Amino acid sequence: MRCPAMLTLQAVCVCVSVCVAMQQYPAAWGHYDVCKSQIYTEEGLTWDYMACQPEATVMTKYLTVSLDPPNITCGDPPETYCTLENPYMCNNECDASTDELAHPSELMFDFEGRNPTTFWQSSSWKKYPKPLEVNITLSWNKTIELTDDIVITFESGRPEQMLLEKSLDYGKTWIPYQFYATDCLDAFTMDPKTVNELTQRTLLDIICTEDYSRGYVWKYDKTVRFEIKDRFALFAGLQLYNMASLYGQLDTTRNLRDFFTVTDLRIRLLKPATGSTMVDENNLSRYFYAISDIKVQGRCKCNLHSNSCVFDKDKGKLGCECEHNTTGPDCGRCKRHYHGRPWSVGSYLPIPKGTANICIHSSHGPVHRANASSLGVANRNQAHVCDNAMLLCQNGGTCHHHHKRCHCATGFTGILCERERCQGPGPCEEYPTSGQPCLHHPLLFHYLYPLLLGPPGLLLTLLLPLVVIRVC
Ligand SMILES: [Ca+2]
Repeated sequence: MRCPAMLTLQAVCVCVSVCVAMQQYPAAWGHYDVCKSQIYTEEGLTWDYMACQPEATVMTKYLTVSLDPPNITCGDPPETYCTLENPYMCNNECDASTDELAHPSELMFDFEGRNPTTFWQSSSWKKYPKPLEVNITLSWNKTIELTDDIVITFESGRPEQMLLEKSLDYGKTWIPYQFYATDCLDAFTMDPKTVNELTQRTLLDIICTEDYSRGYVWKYDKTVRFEIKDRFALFAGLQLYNMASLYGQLDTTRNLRDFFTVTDLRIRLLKPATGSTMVDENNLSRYFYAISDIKVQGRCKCNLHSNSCVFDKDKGKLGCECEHNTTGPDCGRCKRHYHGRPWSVGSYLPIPKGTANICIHSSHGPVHRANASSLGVANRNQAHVCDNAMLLCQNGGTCHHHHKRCHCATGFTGILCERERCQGPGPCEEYPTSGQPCLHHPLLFHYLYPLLLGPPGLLLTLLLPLVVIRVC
């Protein structure tokens, strides 16, 4: 069991924030909310760097919305609408000049939970048979990573045809995320599928689903979803207990990471609910779109170099507060004078604290190291493999021999002590990507070390092996 060990860890912790963060999650999740902490080594106080990311949050607070065509919102001129189910029930008035009767786009993102709901509404399908098409574009002006399902709630029937698209380049180019239709074959010449039919191998497939489009029969089911969590579950299990496995995949599969990353989303409403196969041409005010709520949960993409993302009101955009000597809106490059090795994204591995891959000062290494690996492991023959100030030796290793060698803590190996040493019988993985990875001994050692220096150190030195045994 891990809990007793965690409590022991907390009792002797020198960095309270790290411990609190660690208690929030099972160790298998990793705790990427701390970028660095101060630790004692034989050479004194220094920094231990960790991979880190901002907390997931409600991202609809930070977007701008645009509609195409721009004048598609109802109420100018005022209009009266009938319900889809009953063409004689026509008491839904829309008037853009009256607050109580207006349905502007911001009502898709206001606080919900009140009755009646507030919603955006389009003009009706007055120009039938010309298609009633509306694009709703959500822009963050920042790269974000989706962490939960996108949920769109329709107050009228759900559209019979709809497409969700995403952009990774601030709206210059678009690619489909998911197609929605009452009849996928007819609307998009695609076979209908559900997210449950996806496998790890086909996770990135773009599908057309009929699950969210049947308006008339399912009139009380108002939501259309893009299922992020079901896709996560293909790696992390149904309850997402094994996030280590997902993080491992995100680390090694660029396409997978990009799949959940967007700068913009575009909801393309292509055909409103009609409730039947025939459109009632004598009463076109039954057909329109109305959306009361859009949920988008995610986090700023900071390349695992920041645990904080702030909204700059003046610029009207989100930006990462970069650590690890990185800079840029996504911490996507090294700071000036910190080009000692090429910039690299942080790594989720090894769980739970990852690898920071910090940018190092230009004077601490060659400007270009073409043969540095993704872990930032320098070639053994090059000078300055490690550096005391920057603490490049990982997992508790220390730098010796004029910066040319890391002395690794027990259980670790590699030029920078980046790998767990294989122990015991049976096959052994370099990095666990599933199952229950071991909490690393040196992490404990870091926190215990300061106390080992004092008189209680003798007692703790005796207790340390017990703690380590209980964790692993
Ligand atoms: Ca609303």
